[in-house]
Amino acid sequence: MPENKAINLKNILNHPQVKKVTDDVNAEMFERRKYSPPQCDVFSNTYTVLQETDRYRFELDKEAEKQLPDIINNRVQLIKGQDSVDDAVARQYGKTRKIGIVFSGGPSPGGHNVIAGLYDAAKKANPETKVFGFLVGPDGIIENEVVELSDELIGLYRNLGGFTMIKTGRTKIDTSEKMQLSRQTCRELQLDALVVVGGDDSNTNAAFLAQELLADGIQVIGVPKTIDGDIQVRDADGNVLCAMSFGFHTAARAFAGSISNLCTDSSSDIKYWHICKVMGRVASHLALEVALQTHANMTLIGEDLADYVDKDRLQKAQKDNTIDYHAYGMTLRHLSRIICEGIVRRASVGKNYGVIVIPEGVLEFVNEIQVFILKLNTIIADFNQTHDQDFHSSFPRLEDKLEYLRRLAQRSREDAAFKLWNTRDDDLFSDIPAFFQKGLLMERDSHGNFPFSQVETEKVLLGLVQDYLNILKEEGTYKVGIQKDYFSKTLGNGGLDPERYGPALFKNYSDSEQLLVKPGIISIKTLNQALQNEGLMTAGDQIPVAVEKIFKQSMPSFKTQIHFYGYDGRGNDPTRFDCNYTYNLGLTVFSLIANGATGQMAAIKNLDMDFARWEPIGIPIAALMHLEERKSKLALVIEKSIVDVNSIAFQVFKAHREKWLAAEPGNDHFRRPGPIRFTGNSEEERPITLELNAIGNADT
Ligand code: FBP
Repeated sequence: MPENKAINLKNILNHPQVKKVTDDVNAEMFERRKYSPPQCDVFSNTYTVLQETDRYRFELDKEAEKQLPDIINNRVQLIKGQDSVDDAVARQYGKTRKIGIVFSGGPSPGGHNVIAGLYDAAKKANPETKVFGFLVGPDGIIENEVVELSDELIGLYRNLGGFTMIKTGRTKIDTSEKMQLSRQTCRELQLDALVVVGGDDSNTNAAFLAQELLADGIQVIGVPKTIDGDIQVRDADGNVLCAMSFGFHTAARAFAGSISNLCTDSSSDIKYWHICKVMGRVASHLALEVALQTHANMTLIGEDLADYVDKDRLQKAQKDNTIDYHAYGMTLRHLSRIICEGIVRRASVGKNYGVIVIPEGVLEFVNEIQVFILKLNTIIADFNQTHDQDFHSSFPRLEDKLEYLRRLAQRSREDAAFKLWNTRDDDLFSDIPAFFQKGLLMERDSHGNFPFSQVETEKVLLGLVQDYLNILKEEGTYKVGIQKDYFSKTLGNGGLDPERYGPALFKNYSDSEQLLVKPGIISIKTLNQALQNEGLMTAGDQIPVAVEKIFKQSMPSFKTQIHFYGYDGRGNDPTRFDCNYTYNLGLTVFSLIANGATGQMAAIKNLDMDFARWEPIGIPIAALMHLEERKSKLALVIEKSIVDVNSIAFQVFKAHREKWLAAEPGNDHFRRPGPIRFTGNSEEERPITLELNAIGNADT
């Protein structure tokens, strides 16, 4: 623009091109809103009916039988399509209803389509039916904060990510007071049914609500949501009923897209190790999927670490005729050694860079940390139960909390019956860096869960890794390999004979193309000495420039870039898989409601197969419950599904671990899944984990 020419901002802001590019709605959003997900075959009929089946068996928990007597004997319900039904059934199916829906827990891509599917099916059955969205999670039920959903409102969010339409929250309806308030809201709104879209804890809540609201004739249906992928349902015989919660595919694809870009950057600039923490509060499903999608150099899988047995220690103990209690399970130190081994091996072939994927919940599987988490959970819960002011308000600063722990250790010395926190615990805890102590003492969420997303897991591990790499550098075993051709060329350019200097500098000059500087040469001083010892220079001479250059290149520095992938992927617009999955979940929810079901979780069976074979079903929630320690008390919950180290997906990953580490000359084996595309095939079909595990599913 020529100087001094004043712009007419008003005109510019009204320019169609400016309006187009500054509008909140762009072409991508328009495309998404317009997309109409395909519907499972049964939904093409005028009606759907439920067919109960005894084909699937569950081992019922005694406590669940006691606490959930009216829904404990629910069975799996298959949804079938029908074009004509008895008048009574037709009337019941198409009656005017009021249905409430709530999001509970962290956002998960596809949630809006659950609402859209439910809304479309409900309006199709009876346009007078109303669907209400409870605002900001379960608090909306407790406080009766609700919005009636309309075509316009839903139209804004079809196929879009987030839970923006009605927001979400982590409140649990876990006291009789909250339960009564919820009941009151449902009665005031004259609801026929309540739909809870949430994770394991929220579906647990849905079962208790179903039991409570049965007397009022209000049905409650759960929907399996969480990017963590830890709601996977099998029956007692291993038949897969729900292979994956919704949102997992999108989050994993989003993480994988970004991490794959880091693989590309890292192998271009060859100077950084990218440390990528990925969400998943406990289970490592997301990390495993990311590994399969990207082939990152190293991926830690928590469940694999817990499974670890130190065979050398066991052998030694056997020889000494003793028991080594530390041979089972991974320690933090050992884990850091494994990471170092990978780094050192890659460096030795000239690759002092790479990408490491660390699951957010990895520490849950490291013995020593798990013990601290459990003990501190109990200490905090016990304190809160006996004091008017909670633990965190009573001890706001870290020093105050540590002082309280010290007092507990003192108590254990005076009172042999008090074992919760002893002097050894206190000593070990004092050795942990302050930021990590703070993390471990952090406030638990309303379900008593530990907030892993806020702990700098990667920092804890990296501290240990860095310390050990320094030792290895000092020992001369952490070196960057130098290519023989490059060495010869560099020395030749400097007018030196590589054949004279090579044997003096390298430990493997005569038998390798990847040269490693001798372990004893770790500084200019030791290099100087080594050259003098070989008669290549005398005291007081300058080290030849070309030799010094090679030496410097062989000395590694461990430079890291740290990334956290979680909230970004959680807010991503859903993949086509998640769009279709969630829309059909919404349709399934309506079928369950219209046919009188309660205490059931909507699910789609055969998710791992082609869309034509997807089967909408209802799964009994109470049958999935078992007793687990929560807030230091036993509570009935749905069991989280963690990575099965015997699964095909994990075994395939394990079989490729060495290849993907690529600690050998030549290229890395990175895979490029690319960004999420709304159209096109391959990556958007379904998660790789599902695809692989399907090969071994019993019920296919
Ligand atoms: P949900 O289980 O509720 O779906 O949430 C899962 C998650 O995304 C975890 O991966 C993560 O640890 C957590 O939410 C983070 O949420 P917050 O910041 O509320 O702790």
